[in-house]
Formats: sequence, C-alpha cells, structure tokens
Amino acid sequence: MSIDVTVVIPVYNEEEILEDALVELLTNLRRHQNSFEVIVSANGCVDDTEAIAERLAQSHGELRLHRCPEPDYGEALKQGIELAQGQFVICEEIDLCDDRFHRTALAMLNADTELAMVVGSKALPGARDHRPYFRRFATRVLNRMLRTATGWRGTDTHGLKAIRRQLMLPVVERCELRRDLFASELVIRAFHMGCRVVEYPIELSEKRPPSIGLMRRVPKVLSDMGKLAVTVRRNND
Ligand SMILES: Nc1nc2c(ncn2[C@@H]2O[C@H](COP(=O)(O)OP(=O)(O)OP(=O)(O)O)[C@@H](O)[C@H]2O)c(=O)[nH]1
Ligand SMILES: [Mg+2]
Repeated sequence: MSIDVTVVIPVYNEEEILEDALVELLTNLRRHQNSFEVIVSANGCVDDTEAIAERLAQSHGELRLHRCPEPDYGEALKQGIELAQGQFVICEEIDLCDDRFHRTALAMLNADTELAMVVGSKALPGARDHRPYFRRFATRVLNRMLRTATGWRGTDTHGLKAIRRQLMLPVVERCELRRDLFASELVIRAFHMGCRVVEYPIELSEKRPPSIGLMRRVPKVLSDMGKLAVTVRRNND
C-alpha cells in the first residue's frame, strides 16, 4: 500500500519523553491520516531511547527505528527524509509533535501541487513562542545572520517543516552541511533554487528544555554559518 505521509523525528537520548510523545503522535495521526509512517531517526544514544523505540515499533506497525552511529541531528534528519516512503514528509522534533501544524501543512500541500515546503515559523507575525526569552532571542539573531550571510528572505529555518518529497529530494541531495545547520541549509537552498516555499506561524511550547545547551552549540553553528554562506553563493553563481 502506498504511504501518504512520513513523519521523521531525529532523536538523541530522549528516554524520558519518547514513549508518551510517540503514542500521542500516533493517536493523532490515526485520526486524520489513512496511511502514514513514523521514522524515529536515532544516532549515538547512550540511554534507553533506541530500546524503547524498538519495543514500540513491535506493537505499532506504523513506527520504525532508523539508527546511524554518530550523534548528528542533520545527518539523522537527512537519512530519515531519504528513507521516507510518503509523498509528504514532516520533519518533527520529539519535544514538539505539533498536530495542528501537521493538519494545516498537509492541507496546504494537498491544495497546491507546486508547493514544495511549508516551514513552521516561530518568528512570523501570529506565531506564539513560549520558550524562554534567551532562546527566542537566539532564534532571531540566528535567522538575521542567515539572511545577511546567504541572501535568504524568510523568518525561520530550524524546527517544523512539511515537504513534498519529490520536489525537495534534489535540494536535500545538494545540502553539504550536517548537525544544526542542515535544516537551515535545506530551507535556504530551496529558496535559492526557486522552490515554492511558504511559512506558517506556529505555537511552540517544548515538553522539556533542549537536550544540548545553547552556548555549547554556538561555536559549531558560527563556523558552519561561514561555510553555508560560501557554498550557497558558489552554487548560485
Ligand atoms: N538523531 C539525533 N537527534 C538529535 C540530536 N540532537 C538533538 N536531536 C533531536 O532533535 C530534536 C530537537 O532537539 P532539542 O534538544 O529540542 O533542540 P532545540 O534546541 O529545541 O532545537 P531548536 O529547534 O534549534 O531550538 C529532538 O527530537 C532531539 O532528540 C542528535 O545529535 N542526533
Ligand atoms: Mg526543543
């Protein structure tokens, strides 16, 4: 049977919230989707995350676990998109799993066959971001830097997305960065390659604080930002 929707969730050491979040996600998806799958894309976990996902996959046919060895959010997301069978792929985070975004973004993709991606934006007017002030501020700074460095014209790149797989696979294959900035490169490349992308304002409240502290991510993000500016401009010339 063909699959309409794949939800890809990179996870890293999420044993505390994984089971409840996945059961709630599956329950919601069953309400509005006839055929879907959920790929938990885990790598480098040192807690019980992978064992929990494996056990749940045995009792929920729509769920599967994909493993790769190194902790790398971007690589896990990229491999999940490549493995997806659905014509639409939702890129999720285990601490969000936003059913309202799923329903809205899928309706938008169904209504417009040229639409390549719906980006859930935390910064668009109408969005409600309940994270602490410091992280909201960091999101704005990051996105401003991305705009300046790459010439992109959106409001947000990291977090929820829904994509039409066939139109976005060529973009995925051209992305060179991994870790945090893969998701940003995906959105920025789609923009520069002329894909039709729309943003949708989301309401965001996380089920737990981020697993990796913001300040620890900054040096790698800054060095990748430099690489992104160079590679995006090179590929556009
Ligand atoms: N596979 C994989 N998943 C990861 C890794 N780091 C984080 N994740 C997952 O990515 C998702 C988002 O992680 P968070 O820790 O909430 O990060 P965040 O700071 O909210 O992310 P932002 O959207 O950038 O603010 C969760 O599902 C995590 O489990 C990693 O190294 N590998
Ligand atoms: Mg989070």
